[in-house]
Amino acid sequence: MVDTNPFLQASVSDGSDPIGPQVTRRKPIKEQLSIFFGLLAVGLCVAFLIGNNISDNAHEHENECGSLASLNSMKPELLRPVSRGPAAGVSEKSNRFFAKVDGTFPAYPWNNSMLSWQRTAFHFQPEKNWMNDPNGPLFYKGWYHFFYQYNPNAAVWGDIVWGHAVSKDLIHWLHLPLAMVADQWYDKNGVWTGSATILHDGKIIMLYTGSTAEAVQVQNLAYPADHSDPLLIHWVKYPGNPVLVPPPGIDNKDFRDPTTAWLTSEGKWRVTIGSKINKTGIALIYDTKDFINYEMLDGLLHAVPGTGMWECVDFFPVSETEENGLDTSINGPGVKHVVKVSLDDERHDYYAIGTYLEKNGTWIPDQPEIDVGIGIRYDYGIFYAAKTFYDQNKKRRVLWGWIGESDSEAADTQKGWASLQSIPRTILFDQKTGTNLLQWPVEEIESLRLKRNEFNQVKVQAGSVVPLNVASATQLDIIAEFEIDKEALERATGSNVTFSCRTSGGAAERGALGPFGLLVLADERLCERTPVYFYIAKGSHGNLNTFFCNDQSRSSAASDVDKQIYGNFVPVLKDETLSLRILVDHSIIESFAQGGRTVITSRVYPTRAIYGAAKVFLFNNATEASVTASLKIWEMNSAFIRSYPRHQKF
Ligand code: DQQ
Repeated sequence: MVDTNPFLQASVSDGSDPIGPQVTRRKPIKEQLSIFFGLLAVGLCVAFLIGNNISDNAHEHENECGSLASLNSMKPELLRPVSRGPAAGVSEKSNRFFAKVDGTFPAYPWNNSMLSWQRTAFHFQPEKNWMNDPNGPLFYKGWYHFFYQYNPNAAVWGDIVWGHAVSKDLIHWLHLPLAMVADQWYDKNGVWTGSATILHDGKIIMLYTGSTAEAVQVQNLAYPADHSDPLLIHWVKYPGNPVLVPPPGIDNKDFRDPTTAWLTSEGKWRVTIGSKINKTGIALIYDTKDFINYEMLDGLLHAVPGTGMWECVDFFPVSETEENGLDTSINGPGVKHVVKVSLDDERHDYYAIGTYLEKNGTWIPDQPEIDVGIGIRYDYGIFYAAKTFYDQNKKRRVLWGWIGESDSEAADTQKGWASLQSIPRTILFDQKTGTNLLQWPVEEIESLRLKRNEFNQVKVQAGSVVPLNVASATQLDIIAEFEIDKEALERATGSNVTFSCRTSGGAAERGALGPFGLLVLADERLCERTPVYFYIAKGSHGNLNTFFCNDQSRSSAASDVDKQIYGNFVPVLKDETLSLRILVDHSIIESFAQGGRTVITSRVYPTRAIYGAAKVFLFNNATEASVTASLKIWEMNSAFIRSYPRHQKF
């Protein structure tokens, strides 16, 4: 067991906070003492390393890790990437921040072994090239179907068609031939995002956005060529397409992504489509009986000024009393409705819970101050264009989200693929708080659990790191609970200072009551590490605010990857222990706090904490409180995600 403070160790080497801005000041006695103990800790750490037959010497180690600190001075947000998306009618969808614009971001010399390691083992991804939004997910005749925005020609956005895969359990997938390609005038410029609706007779219809040869966004209808085929291989586009064109007052490039339709009490189908008027994001609403002819309602489902273009709107009911999901058409007592929008301007997915007024097709948020687009996000990391579907097989609502890359486009091209999908998550209304949803990985993911490592009541002193003996740490399912020292909690003095994961100094910023949590994808010497942690801030009235964060600032020695600190507030009710779940799958870390009230997804690209060198640690960088942690860590198997057998005739 190591009892040292790697964050302090970095401070010693250059006299600055390892992650925050450099500040010159006279060190108080307390700090000098901590430097002394820090140096002692460095000594102990070195002794530990030697004891573990690490061949590099400590000097090299300090230099290498010390040089990481200098990377913090780079400011990716200052670069203005040239976007290719707007010309096509959508904003840029790829991370071009790290293109070699002015030499500030020299490309890291990625080698094949590092890049191959980044490919995931149990997250859905195509065999090669670019993927973005989830499209038309559904369950049909024993198979889960997943369609997705796909570029068959390159690892960057463009030439968009619909990829297609099927699964029996949402985990193991078979890739099928492309479902729809850009072969008509009304989708020549791309077969864009759409949704499935299952009709009364069990037949399926698909509504999707086509970008025409002139880049006008129109809505099109498609359906399976053969409903007796459980794999739904062949799709037919309705010959009378498009079924909807941009209405008066709506720009040709601001009319996209039809939702799953739901039934009105009159027996009509209703759909909503995202748009904007000036800077106000809006959801247009239409009724139809046959999906060919539509009537636009006078009002809007909803609108929020200042939020810009709404992409991939989702609208669905949640139960206030039951633990299961609801079909999209369910309404009535004990039902609330969720509106989700993907904000094109900032590329985050926001939702709000409220009341749907069927008569005029409008929705009002429960709390206008956290209206859709200005309040709660599905995920405080990298997660976009999400879509739910009702799984009638297991009576649950399942959420899919597109997880982009946060490395350079050049690295994506080199590795030959870009983007993942999140592990599908069940979505429920949080009956305890009444104000948020709960997201949780579908239960089927547990079938991949292999060896279980259990750690009970591990005391993690303030300012210490504890290695966890897990043989293989690149594919993990971690469940952890933390109890914080009650005396320290009471003793800590409150302050008015507001905390924010994003603008804080990350896991290096020490408070009385945090940060504490896990370091995942960390190498033995902690040169690379991604802390997933809680931070408790005490207000001047003694009130506690708990934050859940992911700190990517030391996740990689490479200079051309995103190193933001992600996170947000997480509601913790009286007498609840702090709990988290983390899925680690090579270059993705999905983390869920308090049963899925706050969720963060990170993409990280370590250069040395890979393969057998990846480790996991507990850490507590608080100044006052010790924490006691209990964990179960499963090493995870890989899913089978492969092509449908070639001899199969389609
Ligand atoms: N992606 C699609 C659009 C959608 C956007 C194009 C969201 O339909 O608005 O690939 O990422």
